[in-house]
Amino acid sequence: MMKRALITGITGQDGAYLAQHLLQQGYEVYGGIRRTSTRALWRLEELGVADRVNLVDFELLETTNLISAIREIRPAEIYNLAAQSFVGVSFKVPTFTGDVDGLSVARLLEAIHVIDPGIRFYQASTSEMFGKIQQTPQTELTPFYPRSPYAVAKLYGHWMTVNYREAYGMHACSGILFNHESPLRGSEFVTRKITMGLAALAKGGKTVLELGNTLASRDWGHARDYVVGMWKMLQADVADDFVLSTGETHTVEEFATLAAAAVGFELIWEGEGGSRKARDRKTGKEIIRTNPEFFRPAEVDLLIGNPAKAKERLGWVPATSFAALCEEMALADMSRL
Ligand code: NDP
Ligand code: GDR
Repeated sequence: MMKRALITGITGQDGAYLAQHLLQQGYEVYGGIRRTSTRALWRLEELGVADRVNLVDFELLETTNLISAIREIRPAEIYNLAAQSFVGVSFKVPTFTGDVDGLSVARLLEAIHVIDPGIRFYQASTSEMFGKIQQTPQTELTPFYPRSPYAVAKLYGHWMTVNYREAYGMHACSGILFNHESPLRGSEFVTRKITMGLAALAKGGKTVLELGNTLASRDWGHARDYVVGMWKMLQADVADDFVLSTGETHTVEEFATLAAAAVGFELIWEGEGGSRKARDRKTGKEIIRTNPEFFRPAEVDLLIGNPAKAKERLGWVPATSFAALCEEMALADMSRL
């Protein structure tokens, strides 16, 4: 019999890549989708899997809905990817983010516990939980110091996952994933905002790209590689928590410089921390400037993860280099225009 998986957040970046990966592995894939006035299936369509997944009504805030979905589908594995995932906006909707990203994890775990504690569970935890970093590089043992309502909510979900594993012996894993990007990344996140803005400028657009803290540094991988790590966690004999990262860190400016090179600009950066500017060396044209509107009330300045445990126990290694990621995203946005 085909193995069944339920992915919450299937319409998001990771949901689409994970659906593709599970289909390749021979799974029957169910995707939780919430009711909206516009159906956002473009990612599943770009990957050519939209008509191979079964979409089910799924609202994380509604306990009865979670229970009936799990009862009906009876999946062997549940991947909880659904979330209000934008850190910047979590400062504006802190309690809503706490409900969706934190309490909902407890709702789901308790539903699984009641219906069938044998269902394997993956929780999408995040490097944002390290926040104001206490150790470099960060591992599964590094103390947490969240710096946003998003990170605080995710930390609750992380500990709930650990607690259900320890209290009831459930196969519940928390994947502490560092930033992972792709051409399917939401347009509000900095990498995709940059590649969309650069593509528009390269095609003759006039709007200078405005960013926040361009000196922030992240450990950036490719979403396509990271969903394989999620799946591997649920195939392991013993449930555990794993960091998935590349082990390299790069600034927003480095990302922008490489993405710009892929569309024909050579960026020269100038100015102090709070007001940086980038021009194209050949034409002198202003390409990027900072705007205080995009700075956060509390910032995570630097993240770099150590993926050694995932490599050793799961045989997981990221395949895509930072340079290849920047280029793929920039060229994808050029060809979309
Ligand atoms: P996206 O923002 O692209 O996708 C989020 C998904 O959650 C969408 O499908 C969205 O549906 C769904 N969703 C949001 N709220 C609800 C709700 N109340 N009920 C049901 N579904 C809901 O996120 P990513 O794919 O980038 O990330 C996947 C997960 O991994 C998230 O939990 C994120 O916090 C976490 N994460 C992401 C990292 C990254 O770098 N990408 C790194 C570490 C963790 P809709 O389409 O309707 O909006
Ligand atoms: P992040 O991703 O907060 O790390 O969360 P984002 O791309 O939003 O920010 C990364 C860094 O870039 C700086 N930055 C800007 N960010 C945005 N969005 N827009 C800008 O204009 C801008 N300018 C500079 C930010 O300040 C930050 O330092 C992502 C999400 O996917 C989370 O769900 C996930 O948990 C973490 O990655 C790991």
